[in-house]
Amino acid sequence: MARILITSALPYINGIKHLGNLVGSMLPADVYARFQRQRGHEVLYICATDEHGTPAELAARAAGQTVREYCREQHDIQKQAGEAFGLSFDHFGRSSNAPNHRLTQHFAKALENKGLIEERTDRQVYSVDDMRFLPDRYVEGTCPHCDYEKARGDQCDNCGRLLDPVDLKNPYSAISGSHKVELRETKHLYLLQSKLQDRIAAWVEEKSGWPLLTKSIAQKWLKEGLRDRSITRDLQWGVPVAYEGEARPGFENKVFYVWFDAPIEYIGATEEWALSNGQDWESWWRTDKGADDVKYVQVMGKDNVAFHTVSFPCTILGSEEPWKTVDALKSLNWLTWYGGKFSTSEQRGIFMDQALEILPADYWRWHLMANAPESDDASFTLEHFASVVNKDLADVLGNFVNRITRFCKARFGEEVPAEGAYGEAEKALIAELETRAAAYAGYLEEMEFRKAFTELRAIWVAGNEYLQVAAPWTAIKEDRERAAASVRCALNLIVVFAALSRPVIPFTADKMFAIFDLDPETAARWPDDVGAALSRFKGGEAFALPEVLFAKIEDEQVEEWRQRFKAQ
Ligand code: B3M
Ligand code: ZN
Repeated sequence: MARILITSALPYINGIKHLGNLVGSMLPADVYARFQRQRGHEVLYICATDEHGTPAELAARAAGQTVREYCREQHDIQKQAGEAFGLSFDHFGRSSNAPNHRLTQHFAKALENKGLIEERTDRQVYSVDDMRFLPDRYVEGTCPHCDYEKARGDQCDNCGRLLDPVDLKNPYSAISGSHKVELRETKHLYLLQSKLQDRIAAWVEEKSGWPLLTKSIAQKWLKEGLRDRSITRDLQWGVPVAYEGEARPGFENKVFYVWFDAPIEYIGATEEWALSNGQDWESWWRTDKGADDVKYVQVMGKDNVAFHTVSFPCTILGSEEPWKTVDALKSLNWLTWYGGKFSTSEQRGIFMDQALEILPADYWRWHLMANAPESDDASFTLEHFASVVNKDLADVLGNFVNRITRFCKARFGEEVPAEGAYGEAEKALIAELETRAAAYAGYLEEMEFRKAFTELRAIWVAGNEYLQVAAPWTAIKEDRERAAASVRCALNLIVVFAALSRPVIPFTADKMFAIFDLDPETAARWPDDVGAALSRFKGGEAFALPEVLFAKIEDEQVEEWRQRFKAQ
């Protein structure tokens, strides 16, 4: 049994996440966590809301709430949406909680002790009318690269480039809209990443198992040379720049930069989990306290990779303390909305709460994971979604379960028939499933989700083909024993399908176990030996007819949703 720590990128607090965010981090992490739990490993899956920085303050202002109120409310909303989607976090924390404050200040101090922090005086955008500095998204203006007029201080939404607020042309305050802005001097702490170049390069080099996308992003940043970066901001909301409760002189009105504290919340949230569960967080994070044997897996969208392969490692390795660092890093490309961008600020696309108003979680989970944006960006369209659900879930999996349980009830009653013995057809099926199940588990282990779910689909199809060939509805006319044996095999297959499918469609899997009144926690043990699993029911076990597992999506529904979500 291995110990596996899993974190998915922390969703920003500013509003419920869209399907693109979901498939880019939390959902694949959940599928992997569920798979590893079913394999019998000790899994700790940690996530949290990322609550600091200008996005939080701006969203709170727009909602007419204090940041504190806003964050509390939005955290609960995101937590509930995650649960409704079946995201099996062991803990869903908050970066504004005390453990993260303490740890963030601890890391800053440790880095300072190693000579890796320097105070520098910067010139930053100051708003005369707002009487404050305007960091990051508090300034808007014209992009110096593409002339887009509503570029934000930290990034241009049009050309995607990262920006420094002082580079914007025609800058104005995002708070008041005032153009009365000027550059003023202010002090900030810089993390001297340039001094860590060699150490980070050597560390990245060791990560032989990282996928191509992850590694090439890290190498690109290393090639450009690590630059010192400011880790503080002129803001109120965030982790105060203080050590042991005392503000650093001159930093009384400043906090740490959100990208400095956010990854530290992976550790902070683990501490939150430990505190509320009487557990030990250090055994997951400190290599001197037992974390040596932990496998640490991170999952995130490609825009977050640089922060996790370079910036956060600078914090961790720079401290020279024995912290656990990431082993496997899965990064995903973008899911697009009809080829364009999903957008929180413009409310474009489908958001987690809206998705569940329309259909149960498993419909989305299957479609998103089977078509995950892995090797390339992938486009979400309602038409594609409907066709995938109808084919894979309704016609293949749902139909299999429905057909065999109904046939059995009609001809043998509501219990597994005991007559007859498995023959050639069952042997061939078992051989095929053994090969496919092994391949499937291998892909999940590697977090190659599209390949994994192509294999799972093929496993469902093999079940249907078996039924087609065994045709108990014909066989029963001449050879009742033969028909009984194939019905028994197919009923056993339902349980095998449920176990194999549970990482991705957990709610449906549990309905499938419920047909036989099985406890999902034990029945979902990973079926390493498919042959043995198909002989689980010997005959005489009672079952209950299930409701229809998946309803087909009709053209009218697609049309209605197209209107509602302004698809084009
Ligand atoms: N909140 C960005 C994002 O959601 C950021 C991730 C933090 S991970 C420590 O894309
Ligand atoms: Zn631009």
